Amino acid sequence: MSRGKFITFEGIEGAGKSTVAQAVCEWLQARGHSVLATREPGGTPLAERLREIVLERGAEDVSPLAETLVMFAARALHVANVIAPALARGTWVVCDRFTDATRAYQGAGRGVDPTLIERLAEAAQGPTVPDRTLLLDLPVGTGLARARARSGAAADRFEAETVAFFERVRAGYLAVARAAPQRVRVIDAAQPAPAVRDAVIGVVAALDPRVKA
Ligand code: Z5A
Repeated sequence: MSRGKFITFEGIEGAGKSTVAQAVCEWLQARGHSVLATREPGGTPLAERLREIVLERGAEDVSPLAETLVMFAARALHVANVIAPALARGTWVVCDRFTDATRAYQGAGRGVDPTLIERLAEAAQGPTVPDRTLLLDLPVGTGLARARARSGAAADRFEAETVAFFERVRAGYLAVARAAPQRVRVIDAAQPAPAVRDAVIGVVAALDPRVKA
């Protein structure tokens, strides 16, 4: 049994990750692959509880360090209990956000030391690194307008952040893409949804041994 592929989606809020991740899962399933769709923070019962804790706007301050540690606690559970076993049994894993989100949000956005983030990444995920990451990139104003038009609900701790914060996050993501061009593909997510989907499927198809070149 060959190992499954690990695909992650990244981008600022409203970039269209959930929309296109679902399309990729359907495309892979139609080609006979076993597929697991999951997300971060979350993806296991305990990690989903950590997600609620870290996203909610409570009375107590959450420092950037505390936020980072919760993200990695959730990730350690997710990798050990869900992602690594699925890949080992040949399942493709499609994950909405992974460690690049910590690099962008906690590193670039909140100013957490990148060296600390890399040390925690090594400890929490070990060799479980995405085979391909799709960075859905678009102007901050476009992403926030989409997200706000959709949710309308009370903002969580991230949705309540400033435009300047999301500009730092976007720049952080683009820096990650420049540093890892083999793994990270930047997709123009300001395009209409069908064009984004086609661009993403093109990248995923290149990973699929069942698709002839
Ligand atoms: N976070 C972190 O700080 N550190 C970490 O390590 C991790 C996460 C892992 C939760 O993420 C928060 O956790 C996140 C970062 C932080 N907060 N923020 N921001 P999340 O993934 O659950 O939340 P999100 O990023 O806010 O998801 P989202 O707003 O749902 O975005 P999306 O999944 O990228 O977008 P979507 O739901 O697919 O689309 C949004 C709307 O736009 C929807 O109405 C679509 O129909 C529409 N859409 C989608 N594509 C298009 C196109 N191409 N054109 C027009 N309209 C479109």
